[in-house]
Amino acid sequence: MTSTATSLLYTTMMHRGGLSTISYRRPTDASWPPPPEHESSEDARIRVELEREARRVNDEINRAIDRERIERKRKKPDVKIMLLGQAESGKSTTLKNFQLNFAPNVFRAEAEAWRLVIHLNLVRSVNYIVDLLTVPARPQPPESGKKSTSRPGSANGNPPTLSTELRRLKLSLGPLKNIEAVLSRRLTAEPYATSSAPCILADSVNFGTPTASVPCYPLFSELGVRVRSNSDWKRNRGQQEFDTKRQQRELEDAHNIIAACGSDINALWRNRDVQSLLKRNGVSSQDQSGFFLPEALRVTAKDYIPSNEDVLRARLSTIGVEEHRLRMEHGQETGQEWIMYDCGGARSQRVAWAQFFDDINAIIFLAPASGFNETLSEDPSVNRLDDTMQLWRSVCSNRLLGSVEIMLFLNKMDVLREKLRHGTRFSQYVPTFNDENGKKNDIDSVSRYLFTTFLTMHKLCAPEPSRKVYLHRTCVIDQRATSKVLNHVREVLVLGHLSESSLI
Ligand SMILES: Nc1nc2c(ncn2[C@@H]2O[C@H](COP(=O)(O)OP(=O)(O)OP(=O)(O)O)[C@@H](O)[C@H]2O)c(=O)[nH]1
Ligand SMILES: [Mg+2]
Repeated sequence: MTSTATSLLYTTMMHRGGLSTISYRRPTDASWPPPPEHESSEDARIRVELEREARRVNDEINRAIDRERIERKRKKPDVKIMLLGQAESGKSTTLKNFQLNFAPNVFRAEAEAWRLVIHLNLVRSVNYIVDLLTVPARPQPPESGKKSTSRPGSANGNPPTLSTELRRLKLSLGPLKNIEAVLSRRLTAEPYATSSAPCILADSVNFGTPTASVPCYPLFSELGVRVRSNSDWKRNRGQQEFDTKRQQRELEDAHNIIAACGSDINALWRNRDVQSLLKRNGVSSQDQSGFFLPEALRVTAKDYIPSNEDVLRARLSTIGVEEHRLRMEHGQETGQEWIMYDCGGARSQRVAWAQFFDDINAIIFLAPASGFNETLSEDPSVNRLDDTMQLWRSVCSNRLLGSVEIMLFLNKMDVLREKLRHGTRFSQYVPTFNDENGKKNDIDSVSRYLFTTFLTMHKLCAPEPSRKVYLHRTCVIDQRATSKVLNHVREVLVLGHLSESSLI
């Protein structure tokens, strides 16, 4: 292309969002631009040649722009979903379900990597119990009308007196302290601080208006593995050739020691004194994250490969915002890429969320229904349900999120069911819920109440109150039930996406 032709054609050139948009004056027909008066036949020949060249360049540019647009469209992820909710609400577990459902091959390929996390979950539980057997308890705050007691072991603040068997187990499981550090370092590649003996003083908590002081269900959050979770650690597992020989040996030794400790871990968990000690600390297996003690023999076996359910139950808290690309492996959307943002939900992590808000199609908000009588690990003065409601309010009222699809997962329904079944009164913590003297202290009434509360808040503070909110009761460690929910999510998002791109 000649420089004359170039200057003739281009008037402006701008770049918008990385895509070049070029405007120019078209030499469309013989009348424009009009040929100069008294043009010699030689000048006319040059002009026509220049115009022909300009048209050729113009067509070439148009074709390049079209190619780029098609390419960008092909590469562009079809759906971007953000998972929001407080820490331990089930965001990462929901992400695992997405992988399991829509990219099962990738999920299975990563299952082995989760063995390390599961072993770390298990070892931390063991070390927690060993600590309970060792450290004198801090006194528990007095409940209303009750005498103050000590936890965990003895009422006098001294270490509990141990049976011979427990002394033996404590000794034989001692090396697991070091194993915890090895596994944790292996996952995070960060300096590691060992867990200290937990003693959470759960004061009475309220949701909404303050009520009379009630005993709070104690948290056992120290069992959670507080390590950085990012896609790298999974890749690392499959790339052990990059480890030094020493690191590989260290990890092999750790697995051998865990395998050798299997039957003692099982004996510790089944020990009657330990069971009552845990009970006194409000620890029950069904509501604890990453709790693998009851399966100690199975998960410590040398040839253990985590099942899907194990992976869903493994606990690894998220730090920051992780981007996961999910390539659909089956169905109509095969080959399409979905982007999922999995966020750390602890209070200190939430500032990072907003920068992703203007570029997403949907939010899945995880609200753990079981949190009504629990407090935040990061701030034991805050009730978990109260915190979830505040968070929901700020998500609903955010203008940047005004046009995104919102799905609300009322999660941990299994834990809620168990709590209610064991007689915990929801109304004791949520005074605005009328349980008609305990007659309505059931899962249907409570979840209906919660849905109504969430929807009312959305109506009150959403920029577009008529926006539809999709509601689901979930237990995201239940793979089959969650699969149905996710298929519904997929339908909504794919149809929503199609209508947005005006294909339907
Ligand atoms: N019983 C039960 N456990 C669940 C459920 N959903 C999640 N969990 C468990 O709760 C723990 C925490 O879940 P995560 O998905 O890691 O929570 P998160 O929201 O990603 O937490 P952060 O990363 O800290 O923000 C995991 O061990 C899960 O297996 C549920 O519906 N029922
Ligand atoms: Mg997470």
